[in-house]
Amino acid sequence: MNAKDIKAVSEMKAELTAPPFVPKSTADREATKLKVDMEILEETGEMADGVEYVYWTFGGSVPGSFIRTKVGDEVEFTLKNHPDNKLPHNIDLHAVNGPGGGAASSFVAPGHEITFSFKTLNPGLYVYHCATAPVGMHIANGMYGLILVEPEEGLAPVDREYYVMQGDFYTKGEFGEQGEQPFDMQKAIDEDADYVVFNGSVGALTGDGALQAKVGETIRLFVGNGGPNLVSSFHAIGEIFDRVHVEGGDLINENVQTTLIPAGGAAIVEFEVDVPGELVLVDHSIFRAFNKGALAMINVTGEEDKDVFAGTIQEGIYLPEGGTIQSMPSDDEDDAKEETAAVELSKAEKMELGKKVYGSTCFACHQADGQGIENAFPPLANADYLNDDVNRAIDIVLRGKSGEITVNGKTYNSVMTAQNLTDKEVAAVMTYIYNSWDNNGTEVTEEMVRKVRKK
Ligand code: HEC
Ligand SMILES: [Cu+2]
Repeated sequence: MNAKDIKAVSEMKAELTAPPFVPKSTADREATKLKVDMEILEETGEMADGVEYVYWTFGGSVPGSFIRTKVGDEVEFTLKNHPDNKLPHNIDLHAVNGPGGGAASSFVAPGHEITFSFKTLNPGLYVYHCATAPVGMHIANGMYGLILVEPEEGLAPVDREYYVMQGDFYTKGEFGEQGEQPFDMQKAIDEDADYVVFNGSVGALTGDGALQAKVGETIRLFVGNGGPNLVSSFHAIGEIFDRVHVEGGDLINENVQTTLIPAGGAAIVEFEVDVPGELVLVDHSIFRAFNKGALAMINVTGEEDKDVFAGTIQEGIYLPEGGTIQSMPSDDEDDAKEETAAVELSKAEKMELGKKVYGSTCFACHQADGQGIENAFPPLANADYLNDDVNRAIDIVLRGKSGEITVNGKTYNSVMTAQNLTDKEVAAVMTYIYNSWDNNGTEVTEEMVRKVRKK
């Protein structure tokens, strides 16, 4: 049947969900008159540890509330602009056939509400966003989300569905710079992002926020990209996408490693998880993942399957040029000289610098609170290995580490490359780590670092 001819037989209030969750399937209901009630809130949130940002949101979250409709629904959309807000806003839904995707009909000042309606004609996963001038700025502050238009029969059932949306952010300070960070228009124009994140902030989907799954389950991710500028090379480390609804439309591609999600676009990604462990979702423009925040986790629990993945089955030493492991060329000599002349930082100064170094260098692997990632990166929080031997720990930061180690009773067998840091930075970051997360409070001096470096 032509979608225009589908009659809405009833009326209901739409369930809206904050990410990473999505409302329940529409498979078992008829097309309906669907009332969407969306509130715009401008509010301060955490972009990263110690970094505050004023987000503009649809429904109080970035991305905004997930809207789930089906083909033939008559959507009656009410947009409310909270009286505490400072700016007018509107909404452009890519699922709408009509001028501005509803933008012109939904322009609303603080303390006002407005209602418009549209019929969902095309199934697919669509982005919505604010389109009030300056449009780029409203989007850059977090005003985007996803609306799903399910086909008449609904999407095939799966075990778990999640909502993940990428966005790039532009702040006056560089990545990790502490305090409240205002939006930087020039960086946005230059497309010079400080943060590229999933679900609005660094670490939104790691640690306690990590997505959960069990071995054998089928997972569906509704993935969007709000931009405003960057295209996402969406990839899961350790998993192949069995099916991708390319660009959120009808075309289905199978066995995909990385799917491209345009700014203002989306994709539906489906896969079965085969073995336990941490799957890492990234933008495979990889510096964004490890240096700007575009990293999320799916924690898969359950039984091992050695036929699918057996882990390391043999390991030996390979030293073609007599070196140990990868190390960046560095100007240590110069740094060392400079630092001999300079005075040692106070402990408080080390804590401050150390936190910055940690946030830009170590955090990607050892995680925000030093908790690490099981089977991959050992913890630095309350870590016996660290607390047992400070010189060994300094050596690891200077020279890297490979081979098996045991930290808090769990074994790790991986590689940490040498970190290209000055003595001052190493002293600071080690002091920061030893004085955080229940470690033993050692203060590391530059002299201690120099000794280990010379050894
Ligand atoms: C690219 C990922 C990565 C980065 C970045 C990284 N590490 Fe590691 N780190 C590892 C891995 C992997 C190991 C375990 C190596 C092994 O298995 O032999 C490790 C081990 C360690 C250990 C010893 C084990 C423990 O838990 O105490 C310390 C200390 C450490 N890292 C500190 C740091 C510090 C400080 C930084 C930042 C300056 C840093 N690491 C950056 C991956 C990383
Ligand atoms: Cu807006």
